Amino acid sequence: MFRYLTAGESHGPALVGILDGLPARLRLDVERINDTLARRQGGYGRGGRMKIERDEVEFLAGVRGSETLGSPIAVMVRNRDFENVRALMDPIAGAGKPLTNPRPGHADYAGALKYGHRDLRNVLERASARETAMRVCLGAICAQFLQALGITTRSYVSRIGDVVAPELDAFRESDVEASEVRCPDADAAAAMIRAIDAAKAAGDTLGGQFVVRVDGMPVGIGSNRQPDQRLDGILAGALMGMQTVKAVEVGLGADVAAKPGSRAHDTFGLSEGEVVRGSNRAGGIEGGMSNGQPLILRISVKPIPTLMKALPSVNLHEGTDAPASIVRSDVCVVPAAAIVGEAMVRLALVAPVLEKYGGDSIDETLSNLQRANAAAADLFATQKEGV
Ligand code: EPS
Repeated sequence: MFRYLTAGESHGPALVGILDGLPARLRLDVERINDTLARRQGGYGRGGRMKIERDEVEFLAGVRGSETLGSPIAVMVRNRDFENVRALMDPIAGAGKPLTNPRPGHADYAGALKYGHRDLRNVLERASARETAMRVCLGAICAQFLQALGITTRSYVSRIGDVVAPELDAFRESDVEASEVRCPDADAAAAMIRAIDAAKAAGDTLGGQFVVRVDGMPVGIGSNRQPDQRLDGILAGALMGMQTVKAVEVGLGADVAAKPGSRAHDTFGLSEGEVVRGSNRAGGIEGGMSNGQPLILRISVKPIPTLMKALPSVNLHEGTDAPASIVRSDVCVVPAAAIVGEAMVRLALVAPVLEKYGGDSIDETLSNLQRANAAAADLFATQKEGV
């Protein structure tokens, strides 16, 4: 029904993407897509590449006069760095000295053996997190669809290395945007920056954690019908599909294992005739379905595998011990990963949202949503009257 694909090497001519299945007649704001691309490029701890790139969406298909046509949407983001490395990366004539020493933690080794590449560059070019620029581009298009339905997604960085920000039930978008590490708590943000500086000085890298929060979720997205329809599984799968992600938690997450039932669940109550919840420990998902509370997802990412103080490795061509290959890289990508995480959540939400509300045009989708909301309100009213 809805699907997407990306293609592109980190230093190839461009990244391209296809979104198939978005409803027709959705008006797109191109500036907002480019703003989101720029947000991914920022973040304290990025390396030199981001001074070269200025990511911008170019539409190739599926959009006319700023409105979706209902046909597949094809987009492109050019890699400016391609011009600097054309001899190495040209799709027809590209060649160069092979990379031979795999980086521990990177796709280099498993990919070389899997695909039979003697040059590790043939693996790392696709494994590189550069590809996330296209995910963010496609996710930013989906954001405009979801926003038309009242669903908004935000994120903040909750941890870098040892530095943990206080738990935040609410946070202001402007505080996140004002922070170079996308952490709205000023003291934690300052400590995070110091930690990144220390890692850089030591030739090391840092991972961390970010939180993605979705507001405006209607009840009943996802399903308890089959394992692959559960919303938590769909979201975790999408987020685990990001480079560097090692764990995804929903609501209390791993901490729930230590809690008794009395402190693990979200009580029901009534307020002015409406059903209300005592907390949101479930992170907005019960039985694999959204329950109307905000979705709260906590994502842990590993430190990136390219260390300037290279880890022990081997030269696969010579059969000798040798330090891992060093290529230009970042020290910490957690702030950028948070933007990618928002994109993955948006991309993952579209299919189950369309499954519930369907519609070939945005108007049809919106009227289906309104009908479903009215039916849910009626059901509750009927029950209150004891009919
Ligand atoms: C990356 C290495 C660096 C990062 C890159 C991901 O690229 P380069 O080797 O060209 O300096 O900058 O991230 C991006 C290009 C990006 O757009 O986020 C890696 O090895 O994964």
